[in-house]
Amino acid sequence: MVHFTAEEKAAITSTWKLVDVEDAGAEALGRLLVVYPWTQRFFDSFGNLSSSSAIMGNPKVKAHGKKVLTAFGDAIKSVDDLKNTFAHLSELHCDRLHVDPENFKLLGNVLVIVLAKYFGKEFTPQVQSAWQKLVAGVATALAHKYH
Ligand code: HNI
Repeated sequence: MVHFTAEEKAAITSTWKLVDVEDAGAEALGRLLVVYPWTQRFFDSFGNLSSSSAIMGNPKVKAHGKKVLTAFGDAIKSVDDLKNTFAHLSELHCDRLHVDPENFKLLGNVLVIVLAKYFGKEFTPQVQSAWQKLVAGVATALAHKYH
């Protein structure tokens, strides 16, 4: 299990305050769909995903990105117990959605890139490594129920 030091926890909570969850969530999911187009297959009910501008302007992508990043925010409140926090979502993504867990890592990496924009000068190497650890921890927790 991943362990977070007090410094890493502080780096995460202090920078999370700088994030607009709606905008950052929309941008992270939109970028995932643009940069890794095979991830689009999970969202065939979302309408027009035919170009990067269609994806970035798609209201369903935006709404879903917000939902995903809001859930991700729960990770910040419970960094010491990611496995239980994401147990239900892991089951959902495995049993019902059949999302390949490799995609959780891709989204985590895209998210760190998007967050860097929000953090500006606060995006120090320490902050970056704390966030890398968190997104990796969430990806592992989400993959936990896969069998
Ligand atoms: Ni994900 C639904 C959280 C990564 C595909 N996802 C959800 C919901 C949450 C959520 C919350 C809504 C659940 C509900 O309706 O009860 N997803 C997360 C989190 C991550 C993540 C926290 C990673 C950080 N999901 C991904 C990835 C993909 C993905 C990487 C695919 C590439 N998720 C889905 C799909 C749905 C979904 C598909 C259902 C969408 C719908 O409404 O039809």
